[in-house]
Amino acid sequence: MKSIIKKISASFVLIILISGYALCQKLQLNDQGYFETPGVNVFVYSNQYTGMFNDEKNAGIEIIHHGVRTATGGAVRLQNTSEQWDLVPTVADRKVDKATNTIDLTLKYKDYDFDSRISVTPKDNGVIISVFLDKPLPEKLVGRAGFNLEFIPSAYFKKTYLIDGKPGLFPLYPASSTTMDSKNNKVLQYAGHSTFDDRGRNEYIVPEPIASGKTILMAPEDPGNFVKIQALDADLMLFDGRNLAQNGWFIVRSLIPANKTGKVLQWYLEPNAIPNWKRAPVVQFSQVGYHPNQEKIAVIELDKNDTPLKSATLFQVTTEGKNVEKLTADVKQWGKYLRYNYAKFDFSSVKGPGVYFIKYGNQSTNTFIISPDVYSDIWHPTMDVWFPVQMDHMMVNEAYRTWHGAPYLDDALQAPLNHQHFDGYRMSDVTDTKYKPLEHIPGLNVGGWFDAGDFDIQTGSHVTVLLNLVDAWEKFGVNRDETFIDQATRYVDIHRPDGKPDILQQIEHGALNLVAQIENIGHPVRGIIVPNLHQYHHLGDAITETDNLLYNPALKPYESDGKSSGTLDDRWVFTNRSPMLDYSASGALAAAARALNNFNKPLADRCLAAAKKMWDENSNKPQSNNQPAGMMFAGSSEMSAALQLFITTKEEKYSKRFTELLWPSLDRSPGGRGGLSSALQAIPYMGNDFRTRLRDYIIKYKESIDAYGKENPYGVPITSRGWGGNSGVINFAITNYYANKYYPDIVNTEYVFKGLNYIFGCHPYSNISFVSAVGTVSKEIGYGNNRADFSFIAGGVVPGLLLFQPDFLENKEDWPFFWGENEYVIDIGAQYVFLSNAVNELVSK
Ligand SMILES: [Ca+2]
Ligand SMILES: [Ca+2]
Ligand SMILES: [Ca+2]
Repeated sequence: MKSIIKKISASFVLIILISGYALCQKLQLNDQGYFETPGVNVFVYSNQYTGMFNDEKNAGIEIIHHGVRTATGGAVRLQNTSEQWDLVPTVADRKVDKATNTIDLTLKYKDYDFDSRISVTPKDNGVIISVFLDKPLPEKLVGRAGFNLEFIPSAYFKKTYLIDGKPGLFPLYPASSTTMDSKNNKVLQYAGHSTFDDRGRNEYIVPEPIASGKTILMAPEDPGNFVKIQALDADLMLFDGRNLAQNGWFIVRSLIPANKTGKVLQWYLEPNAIPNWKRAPVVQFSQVGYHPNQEKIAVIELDKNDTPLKSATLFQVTTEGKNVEKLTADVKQWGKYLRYNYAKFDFSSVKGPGVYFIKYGNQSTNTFIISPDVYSDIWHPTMDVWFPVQMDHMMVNEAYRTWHGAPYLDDALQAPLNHQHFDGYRMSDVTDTKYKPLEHIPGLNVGGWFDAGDFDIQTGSHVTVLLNLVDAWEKFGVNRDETFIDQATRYVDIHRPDGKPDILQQIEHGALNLVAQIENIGHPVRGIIVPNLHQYHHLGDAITETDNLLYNPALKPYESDGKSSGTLDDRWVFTNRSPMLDYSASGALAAAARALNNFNKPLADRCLAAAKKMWDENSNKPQSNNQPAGMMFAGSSEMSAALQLFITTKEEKYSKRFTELLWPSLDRSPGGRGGLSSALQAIPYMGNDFRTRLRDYIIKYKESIDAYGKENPYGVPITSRGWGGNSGVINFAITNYYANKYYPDIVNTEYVFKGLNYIFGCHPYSNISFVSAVGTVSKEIGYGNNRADFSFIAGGVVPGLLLFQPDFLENKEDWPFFWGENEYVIDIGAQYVFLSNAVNELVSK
């Protein structure tokens, strides 16, 4: 009897304990595999470090705090403030255990034969993070290995911290102390490269902590960003990562003790949750506005615990400055996509030109325009400003501002053999040229554009730019002249007409570098880029990334005779030859030859000669069948070359080869976009049978693009991890433009507008235009080469939204340093110029 009572009461107590335990923990491990409570998500390696850029600030233990990702990189790290190319741990044995409400994993540093285990589990209002070692810390890592968690500075600017009760301000600009140490003590960086230019002194910088203690309260005054961290058996240190790298974050860190195994470190981490927090609705629409006759549908992004309102209202701002209700209409539920619910507000019936805004609940959007000419200027910033700023080998001026001097006049050295470059370039064990490793290759310091926010010449993206600009020139007669470009004196002046169409001057500028590659090397090259990592992260005027003096091995490093220097900083040319590159350059140059024919005849002739040379040298080669995947890629660039050479020369051998390659490629991916867009571009040159035969493929394509409308509320292809998907969306809209042009009964114009609306603000996460300075509210923080100034380059188009697994799309507008979200690249810029002109043609009909 007694024992039965004992048993009953014991299990009763257990039940109370379990339920009490569950009640006092706010965070729960959800079905998506992360810890969740309204307002706080803790990700534990839902996202892992990938690729060669290593510290990408998008992996490890991360916090989504009231809808914003504010902390990342929770991991055992080997530096106080890890940089982009510092070693990162790989993850093994990640276990998400709902029964114990725990995520466990092992972190490995192969280079140091060092493993640690991490366990994260909820406790009270936060989580406990525990670090375990099975073997004591390797000697080399004592005082170096620690547990780090990084906080985005922009969320903590103008806010305070308390560390063991002692107050401090988060610095707006890095100015905390550093010390120097011998390079011999430095932990390795990616592939033995170094981000630091020690000027030959064999040393490196060690950041010192701003503050230390046992408990830190970050932004206690701000419930939205308040985070408490307690080290249960160690000290906490607060660092500012920006002393070493402008893209650094605020870092809270505890060192792992020497000579210990088992549980070596434990933190209690508590991100404050505002009670009953719900994310405010985001009303998404085109910041550029709408043509009167197009569909006008705003998408409303809602917290999953939010209930959609019944209706929304469109207001017009009158000439008297009054807000007049124009339309109240139902808000229609669309459903769930990733982590939010979506609804739509259709105001297509409003067609009157004017200034409007949307009111949803007590939230009013910024104003936007409905007008027949909303699209007429949308590409001007890209052609007038963005492309000029990206021009290599030129000084670029704009009114009182000089964007950069004429850089890389010391181009370029033959890259050495068997070299893996940190920006993805590679050299095999042959050069495929007549030059010796590190020998100067003449003639390359001309033309070309900085590929992106870095300063290399990427031949592949030049090909895309040339094809799109030639297409825009030929189809729409784009003859805007707002740029002065003088190749002879290497001078560019923005907002200064010179009597020559800018688009032809840009085509000329791209062609100059591609032709120079083929003439001086014998074939196009993968790219031209600085050799040292400490050069590569350059922020500032491009002219100072190298010394602009030819390398002279007879001089010592940093020594100069005024004409040459002993510093090995000239860019390297990655020269391995590939049929794919040969063919794609051939296509681009054949196209450029047409555009330049009446503009710069000698260059046009050189372009066509180079294009034919690349075609002949490749098409006379025996076919190899043992690399089907590579052949397929080569096939699509061969197709492009064949088409462009045919359009330029009208020689039948090219059209024959084009169609030979085209139809099988269309059959390989029914409904796909790749070959289809070449086919559509070929229609005017191929005759009626061709157009009739293509029709079935367009019907299949239409089915495939309609599937996007079921996947997400925007009806466009949204990717991805690594790099945002805006280029895919723009290409989708371009293909739809062509499909509509030739098959308007199958694909209507709304499939073009859908892509544009998305780029201009009708997209997840926020409602800003992804084209800087285009639309009422647009990207004012971009990853251009001016990113350290938290600024933008007008007309640059960013990659857009990055997916953080499992369900979080992000595009930060207060932090420029995520290249996958914010880095402008030249190919998307040219595609955007084409699409903008295509849409203007569309609405003028
Ligand atoms: Ca690059
Ligand atoms: Ca001009
Ligand atoms: Ca140099």
